[in-house]
Amino acid sequence: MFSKILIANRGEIALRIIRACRELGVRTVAVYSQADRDSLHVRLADEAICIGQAASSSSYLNIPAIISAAEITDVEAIHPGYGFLAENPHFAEICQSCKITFIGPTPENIRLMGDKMAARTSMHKAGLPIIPGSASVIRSKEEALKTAKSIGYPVIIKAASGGGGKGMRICHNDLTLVSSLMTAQAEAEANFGNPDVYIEKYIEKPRHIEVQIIGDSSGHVLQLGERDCSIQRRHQKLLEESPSSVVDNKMRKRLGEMVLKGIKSINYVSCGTIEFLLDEKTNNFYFMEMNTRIQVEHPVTEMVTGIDLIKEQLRVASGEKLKIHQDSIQIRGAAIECRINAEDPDNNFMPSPGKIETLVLPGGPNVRVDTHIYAGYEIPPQYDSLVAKLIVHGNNRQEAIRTMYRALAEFHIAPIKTTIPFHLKLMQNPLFLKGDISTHFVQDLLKEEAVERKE
Ligand code: MV4
Repeated sequence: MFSKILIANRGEIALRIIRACRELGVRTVAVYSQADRDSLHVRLADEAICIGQAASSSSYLNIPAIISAAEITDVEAIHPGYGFLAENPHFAEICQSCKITFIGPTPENIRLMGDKMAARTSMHKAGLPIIPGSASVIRSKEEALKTAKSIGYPVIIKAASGGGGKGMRICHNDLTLVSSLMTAQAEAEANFGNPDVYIEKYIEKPRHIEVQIIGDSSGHVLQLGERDCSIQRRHQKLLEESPSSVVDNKMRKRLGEMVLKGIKSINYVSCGTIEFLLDEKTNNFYFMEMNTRIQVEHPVTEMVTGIDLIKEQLRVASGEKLKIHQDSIQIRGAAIECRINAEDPDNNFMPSPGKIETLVLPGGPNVRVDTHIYAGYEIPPQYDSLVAKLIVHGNNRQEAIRTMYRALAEFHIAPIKTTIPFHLKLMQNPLFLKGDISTHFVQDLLKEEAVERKE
């Protein structure tokens, strides 16, 4: 195991990594921006170094400053957390060349999965089902029309370097396809510096199901079941749960076998997530993307499997073999995570930064709170609005929902606005209670509420 690592991140995930390190006897170096002087990760780490001004581009994305901090403090490894530099193949390469272990997959794996078209092709070769669509990048309107003709409308145009929903266009006929192709290419070039796009059959109201995996450098791989992340708004997840109410044991086994084949085929090391779309009309699963990082929602999987994913990630990065066997992994009960964001759900989820005057955290059995906030803390406006993750466990989904409702009701953050009231409503929503959800659930719900307000 490492004796000392640097954490190139902030907020709750920096704390999460520090906690895992403490339990493993690994010393930690925090880096922070000028806006994060009073942050808990700075106080909880063994050492802390200021790496730049408030803007992410000057601090948490500032590769020279982070590498300098790592050299000065003589760390053996860097944990990137999620966001910022976590999926930057160039950063992983620089770490390598400086003889610092990047706690994550290889630059090659990050680069492969960052190219959504290449990811689609490689996972298809490994035997995973992919959404019907173009076999390669679309270069002309003739190619686009031919693809649409063979798969049928509606279709969706996606950027090869995209992801997270940016630069997608849904088309219902030849006319809109031709006009959308040009704008999609221009948008892809402007946003990602790569004009390449590809086409897929558009799946209406799918469910977003993702499978957690981890691999070590000896080729051992594990799958830790799925998470249902269909409750999201504008591609920002708001709630995640495991297991999914639409995945049975047989389907879980099939999904698991598929993802293991997929990640073995690319010699994947570290934690990762394979995202699928589930078409509930046909009950077909399709590979969508792979995320080559630890994700925000990893605690949901930790709660149902009892496995500490950050500790395992540190172990495999230091060259240790996984000691867990696939047969011993069981999905126990149900877990739910609600993302508590400093946003006003009654005002279009507008960011609500500012000083926290009152803070009362929930507790009691089966409740976990991952957060970096405290009474008196000022939420800086420069970063994402996640202020806490409330995670609960129950013997089944219904019990988990009851516990979540109880914990949300105990949770008080003032005077800033948060997503707590939204989640309280969600815990009482008949469709959510039935598990009758899709990626359009939140949008539909907010539309209904807006209509009710007008009446
Ligand atoms: C799709 C789709 C329907 N059909 N692809 C959105 C994020 C990006 N990674 C892929 N996304 C989608 N791709 C086909 N062929 C619907 C979505 C989608 C979505 C996916 C997962 C979670 C939320 C979503 C919300 C809207 C659209």
